[in-house]
Amino acid sequence: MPGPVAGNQIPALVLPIGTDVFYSAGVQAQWNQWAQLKDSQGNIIFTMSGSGTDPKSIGAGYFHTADTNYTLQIGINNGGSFSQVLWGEARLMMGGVLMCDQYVYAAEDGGGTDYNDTILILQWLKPPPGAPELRRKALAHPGQ
Ligand SMILES: [Ca+2]
Repeated sequence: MPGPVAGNQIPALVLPIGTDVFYSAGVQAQWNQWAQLKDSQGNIIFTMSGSGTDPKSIGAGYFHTADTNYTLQIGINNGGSFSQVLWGEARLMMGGVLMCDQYVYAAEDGGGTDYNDTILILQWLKPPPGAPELRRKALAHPGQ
């Protein structure tokens, strides 16, 4: 399980191009949690924020990848400061074929050490025929 790293130093996510990626995030935190994903051109794909000491969803949706490198930031107060972030990957295989892939991020905003302030998940299914092969660079970050 790589990390923790600061929420503005999460290694670039490498996603297969031409794929629908589903995302969702939840919080259990008093301070206002914030997460933002951008593509390599700096276009904002999504921004989510919210707080709640009871578990609370702060958003879900999907986007179609037109890029391969994405930058995720997780923090509090609209990016005023950044959380510590753990992440990992779940890969579902069948007959040697990647059928489903998922990145999960758990963030600690500094109010404790439990890493339960924000949980964010990105997941996608087997890329369509002809899509470039999924690259593994995202989780091959030195220091993991
Ligand atoms: Ca905490």
